[in-house]
Amino acid sequence: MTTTPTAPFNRLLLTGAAGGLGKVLRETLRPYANVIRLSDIADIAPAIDDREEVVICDLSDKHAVHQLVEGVDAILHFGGVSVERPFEEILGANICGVFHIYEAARRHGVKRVIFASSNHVIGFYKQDEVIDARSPRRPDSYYGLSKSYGEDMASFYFDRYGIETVSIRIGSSFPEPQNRRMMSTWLSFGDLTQLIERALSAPNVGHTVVYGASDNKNVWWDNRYATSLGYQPQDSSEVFREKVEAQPMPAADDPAMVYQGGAFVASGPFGD
Ligand code: NAI
Ligand code: 15L
Repeated sequence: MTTTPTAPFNRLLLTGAAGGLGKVLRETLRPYANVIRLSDIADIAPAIDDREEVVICDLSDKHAVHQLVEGVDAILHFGGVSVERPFEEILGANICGVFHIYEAARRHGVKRVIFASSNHVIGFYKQDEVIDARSPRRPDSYYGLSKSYGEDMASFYFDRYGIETVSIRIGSSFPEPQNRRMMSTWLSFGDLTQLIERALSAPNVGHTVVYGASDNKNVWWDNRYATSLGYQPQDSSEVFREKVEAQPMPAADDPAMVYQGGAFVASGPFGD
């Protein structure tokens, strides 16, 4: 097997590996482990070499998740429903899913999890408010509620079993900010990778909650707890300002212009 002798981890598990961020992290996290186990419910491109393992797994299947976690040193939990959906869809993938991940971590002795939380945990704050990661949560959706539950799950498994987690409340991680709101919430892929590296390697994190944002100009989040991990973002949404501001200006009372969570605050109800 071709190994990376200096890799800090032998085997990392990445859930959500077929998703937008999973495909990016599959490449950028290679230096940090001898082997990355890539998992998703959807099809994943085959392993490119013996430093990748591909496992199809539904996070709502407890037994399958227990098998998935065997033999890994740390977990990057990025799998699940990533937008607002009816509660029943969120329940299996995100709520049962995060429980299955932590319970499997406990049984297999995994000591560190990186949880892909979301800004939608605090989405009902307004864009003129500045908050930090310890401000009371204000979920804006069933999706945001599921991430809030995931953060509580992380807190419980640290207090009860000593499993450490960094919950990253990712803002908007795409190649470029797509609208005015994302000028504040944008997280470049490079900065996401650096933040994950810090979250994996910083000592004694307990359960630390941080925001996943680049070094943007107009920010709503005091990200001091990420700074404490050693995170130093290298990118800024500012370079996209002209392109973004060429878009039509939404109405002043459009949720996308008012709330930190943008349009998520107005999604639903479902099934009426
Ligand atoms: P994505 O939707 O592209 O990827 C999520 C992946 O999870 C998909 O490949 C999907 O097949 C998989 N998945 C869904 N249900 C599953 C199940 N029951 N079992 C196993 N896998 C399942 O989302 P993206 O953008 O890659 O985000 C990754 C993670 O980061 C998600 O947890 C999302 O909530 C979180 N996040 C992403 C943000 C972003 O800006 N991209 C912002 C905030 C949070
Ligand atoms: C999220 O949590 C979503 O997963 C992502 O698709 C974006 O909508 C992002 O938040 C955002 O708020 O821009």
